[in-house]
Amino acid sequence: MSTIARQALTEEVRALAHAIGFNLVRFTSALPFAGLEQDVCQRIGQGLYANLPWFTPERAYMAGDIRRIVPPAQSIISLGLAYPSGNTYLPSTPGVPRGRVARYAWGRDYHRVVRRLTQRFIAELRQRFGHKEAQRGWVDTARLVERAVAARAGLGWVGKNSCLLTSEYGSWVLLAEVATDLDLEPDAPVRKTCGRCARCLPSCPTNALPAPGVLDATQCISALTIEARGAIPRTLRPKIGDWIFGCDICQEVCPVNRGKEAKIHPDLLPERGCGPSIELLPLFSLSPAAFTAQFQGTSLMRTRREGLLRNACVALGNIADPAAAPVLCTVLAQETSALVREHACWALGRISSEQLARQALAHAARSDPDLCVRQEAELSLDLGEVHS
Ligand code: B12
Repeated sequence: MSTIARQALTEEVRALAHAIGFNLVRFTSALPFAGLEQDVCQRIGQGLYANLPWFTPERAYMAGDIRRIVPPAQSIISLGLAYPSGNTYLPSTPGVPRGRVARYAWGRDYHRVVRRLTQRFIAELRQRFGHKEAQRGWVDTARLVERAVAARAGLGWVGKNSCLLTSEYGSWVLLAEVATDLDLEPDAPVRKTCGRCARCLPSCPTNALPAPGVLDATQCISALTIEARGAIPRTLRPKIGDWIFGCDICQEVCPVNRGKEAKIHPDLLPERGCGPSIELLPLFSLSPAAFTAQFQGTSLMRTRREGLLRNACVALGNIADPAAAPVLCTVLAQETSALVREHACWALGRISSEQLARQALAHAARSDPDLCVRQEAELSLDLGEVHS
């Protein structure tokens, strides 16, 4: 193909992706990502992903070369979809404690939103250019390191918080990729860096960013509130603040992220999902069916009811509004999930020294059927965590 024809094809594909709704579209070759597999394996070896059992060296091996997934791939189309960046969180008020949701999860579940767009894009590519077997698309769940793809394609650069930062939308961008056997003109990587700015590193309450570009997932509030299935380590709970699903602190402090305006896909807007702030106390009276009805179609389904209530307990313990104490006492008496009761003990211990709270904790310490709950109740009583 002549250079001019290749450029024309590339621009046609770019225009198509924009027309479908992607905010950013760049291209890179399907050549291997030299050094990436080793880099990811080294991080796994250092225990930085020890809490994510699915994050394996085999995954890193696949990520190192996209042709291990799509052998005929010639090019990778790197796609970005902007999500809301505003600071529209409602603060907790006395009697109405609220938890924060990370911005990418305010609207409908982005996996579905982006997958739908990607599928439409691929359908168009197939219609125009054929090549049925060699157009594959992914968002999030594939064994790719999407930020590495986006960085090589020039969509943005990797910041010290490890996020992919774009000039247009900062890091408030979701990533997706399409591998294709079309021979497209690669874009050049962006030359920008964070320079001397390192605000994100000390901003992380759990020190999950030990060095520039290095994330310790075992400490990251996002992993603790979304991916962790069991108990949240006691030492980390006070640092989680009122985040109940994900965390944006290392992005909020980033100067590149300030004042970014974008045309947001309607399904990612807060009105379409759970929004930025969730009232915590009503969550505890939701039956499993009511929980599903409220959060179906949003990313929050990932934690399931049990995970979200666990996170809500941690947030309540940190907000420390005494109005939560009666609800937590009821949780200790009635909630079927031992994980939720365990975290309710912790929260109650931090909130209230009232007779009622101490009685509920003492009762749980004596007679809860679950050992972890009994131990947590004892700790909450014995370690002087009850404010006196
Ligand atoms: C596992 C995972 C997590 C884990 C671990 C995150 C991490 N930093 O590794 C947890 C649960 C903590 C997490 C949290 C979040 N995640 Co996440 N996550 C992923 C996932 C599934 C894999 C990431 C991965 O492979 N990590 C391994 C490390 C080594 O790679 P990395 O940090 O992503 O990128 C590094 C490499 O690319 C390297 N690099 C870049 N180029 C090159 C080139 C060479 C040669 C080498 C050697 C290295 C190298 O530098 C980067 C910085 O460390 C991706 C989707 C995907 N399939 O890629 C989404 C993804 C990274 N997550 C995303 C989002 C939105 C988030 C959160 C913002 C959600 C939130 N608000 O709570 C936070 C951000 C936390 C943070 N600061 O990273 C987006 C990021 C978009 C963006 N603009 O950066 C992604 C791409 C999902 C998507 N499709 O949009 N996530």
